[in-house]
Amino acid sequence: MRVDLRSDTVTVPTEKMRKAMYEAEVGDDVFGEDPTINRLQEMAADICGREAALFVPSGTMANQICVRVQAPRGSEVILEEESHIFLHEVGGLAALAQVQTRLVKGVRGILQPQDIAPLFRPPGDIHAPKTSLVCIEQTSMMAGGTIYPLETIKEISRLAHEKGARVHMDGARLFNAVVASGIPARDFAAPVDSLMFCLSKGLCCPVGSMVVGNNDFIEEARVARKLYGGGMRQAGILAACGIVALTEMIDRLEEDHEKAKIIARAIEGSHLVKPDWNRPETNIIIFSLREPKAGELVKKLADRGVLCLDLDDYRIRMVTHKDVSFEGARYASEVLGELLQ
Ligand code: TLP
Repeated sequence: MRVDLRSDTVTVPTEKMRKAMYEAEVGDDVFGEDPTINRLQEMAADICGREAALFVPSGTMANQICVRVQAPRGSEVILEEESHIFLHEVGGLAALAQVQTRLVKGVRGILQPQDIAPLFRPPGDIHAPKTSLVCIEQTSMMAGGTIYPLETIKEISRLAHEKGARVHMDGARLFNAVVASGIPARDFAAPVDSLMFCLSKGLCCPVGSMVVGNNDFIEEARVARKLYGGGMRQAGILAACGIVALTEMIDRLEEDHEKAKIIARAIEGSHLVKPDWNRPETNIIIFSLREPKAGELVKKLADRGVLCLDLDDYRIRMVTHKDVSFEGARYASEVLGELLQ
């Protein structure tokens, strides 16, 4: 048996997606003439209760566009210290947007309003950069897919707006949070200035993310997308998958969360694991070993057909998704349980 838990990015498109790709009506999207992309953008805006949306090739590009448009060069951006935007986007904040970062440790990956409140730079200080943006991550990947409570998002946005800053939500796995919490995407999207979500993770599309916000912001984002080389042509072929994803792949994420809980049972109570790991709320499991042997454990699991990632010497990450069956999840749980004895 082979169970690939390295990421939900490994999911392959469904039959329906492939059929939709084949049949997609297309046009040149740089001219705004791809009807399938236009439809997907309308759907994304609508589901998030916002004015407009933009189809972009990747989550990384989506985040970098949102930072670029909202954080002027030389300004300061507040982020969680293990956020994807800071940790895994190849230094794009420095290289592309040319902003500086103010890193904060969250609680279970979640920024706490009282921790960031003192960090907004006071206006009028000639020594200080302007605090332009706060970035939050829904769900918080490196904390194990934890969910930002809606009240926390509202409070962070209230604070930021009061200080003249904006808020961007990296919602790569927004719909995992939606399904697990029962809170509609539009509620999570309402308090923030920009957000993005990925089609290419649990929603199983081969490519694509959506940037969402108000009309003026999306107009600027379209220019930044072109600057970053993300202006695509007959990409309705890809957007067609996104339409299938938003229509019928959201509710099934619940299954992925159940599979994560099955696998997590194997970790509970193991003397080899540090006890303070975050129990899975969505589709990501991250736990730390007491000894720096994560690489060794990943290899032993791979020898038994269970693929996952070591994040460092101690931490292991497993991600469930459509292409892991319940049988596969039970098998992974069994093997992991044996190796953690
Ligand atoms: N995450 C990938 C890797 O890059 C680590 C993964 O396997 O989890 N925001 C968040 C929270 C993400 O987890 C990711 C991808 C992105 C943004 C970027 O999306 P892509 O891979 O489409 O550039």
